[in-house]
Amino acid sequence: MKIVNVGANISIKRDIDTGTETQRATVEAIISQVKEQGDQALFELTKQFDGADLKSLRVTEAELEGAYAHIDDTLIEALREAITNIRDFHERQKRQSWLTTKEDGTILGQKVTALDAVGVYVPGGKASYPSSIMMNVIPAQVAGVGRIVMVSPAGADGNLPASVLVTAKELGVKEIYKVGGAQAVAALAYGTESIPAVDKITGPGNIYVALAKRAVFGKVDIDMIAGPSEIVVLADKSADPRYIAADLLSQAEHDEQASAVLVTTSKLLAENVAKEVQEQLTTLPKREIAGASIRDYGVIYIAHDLVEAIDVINELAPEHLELLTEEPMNLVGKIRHAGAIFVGPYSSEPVGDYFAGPNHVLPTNGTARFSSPLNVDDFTKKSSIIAYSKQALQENGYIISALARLEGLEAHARAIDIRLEDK
Ligand code: HSO
Ligand code: ZN
Repeated sequence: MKIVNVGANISIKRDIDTGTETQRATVEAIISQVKEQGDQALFELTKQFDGADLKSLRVTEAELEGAYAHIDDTLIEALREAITNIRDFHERQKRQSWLTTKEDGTILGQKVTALDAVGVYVPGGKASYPSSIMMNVIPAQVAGVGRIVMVSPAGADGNLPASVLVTAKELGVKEIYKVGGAQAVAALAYGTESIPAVDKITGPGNIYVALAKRAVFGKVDIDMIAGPSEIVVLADKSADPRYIAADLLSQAEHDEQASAVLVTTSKLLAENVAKEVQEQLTTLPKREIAGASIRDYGVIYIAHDLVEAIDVINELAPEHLELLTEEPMNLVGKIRHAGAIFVGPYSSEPVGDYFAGPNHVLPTNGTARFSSPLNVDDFTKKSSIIAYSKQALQENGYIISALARLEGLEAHARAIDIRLEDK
């Protein structure tokens, strides 16, 4: 790993991937085809892109139950425990509707309503992570979303992976369709004969899925468009270089473009971590990917002191931040921008990826400056409530019509005046 002093001109920010012109044109064409031909387009595109010749898109109850034969009981137990923790955490995010009454009898309030229908995209192949299914579905369930749909591309044999089916079943998701790519996003946004449209689409996917999500935004809501994963570790000389190296590699193995950064006040630690990373890499099954990520997006910054180190962290606004210092809790208040903050030597990032409870869908590429982890609010919306009393209108009506006339909106003013005349 490169070791540089803070201030070195190294950027780990990636340009947002807006795809090539051909990719964008392909996505546009697929969306039009699905809008025009509905299910027929889904069957054709599934044959073309996934090699699966399907008769029906919907996963049956028998398929869901059959998947259990392929998954170890201990794994099912593990899924259940993770689901419990994630559900408990998200329960705490639930927001109440509220009303407030003023002395003049006016009632004002905010009504929180869950979205009616949400679609969760689950990527195909190796990236169909059960953990990501839980992280998308659970906040929607806790919010009270009425209809939660999952879509995922089938393999050439026409099946979804057993791990995906079992996770869905454990979560209680019943409406699952074997369709992926831009065509799945188009179906969720516009609806087809067999897939009624939803109001919001969440979940990760490849560039075609990301482009399709951008294209349908406005017709439906979408979650963030996630970039490659990032981890930043802030450590002083008290930290164990083996732990740091292992944690850096845990995110580097996600993607050649993932970034793994150490910010430290100790030059000795920096050198030891660099050595450890190389050593641990040699035995990793995904050493090609992790190695490329470390080579291209791995950096160790040396800071004079913790104050300078924290400035770097806030500048990077990382998706994941680990604090491995002598008094890590004392630093939490100083961190302004980070998707998730992992405190102390036993809060290795995978603890949060899988099990602790907080969501692992986090803002990437510096967007932690202005956005939050996926959460229950993302699956609700609010309506304002205004119940004015006669007294309140009599007392304040003249102000309202004055403001309306200031804007040259006479009809607005008269809507108030007509009531003021009715003493
Ligand atoms: N670290 C990834 C999530 C993940 N890790 C899924 C393992 N599986 C982004 O937060
Ligand atoms: Zn991860």
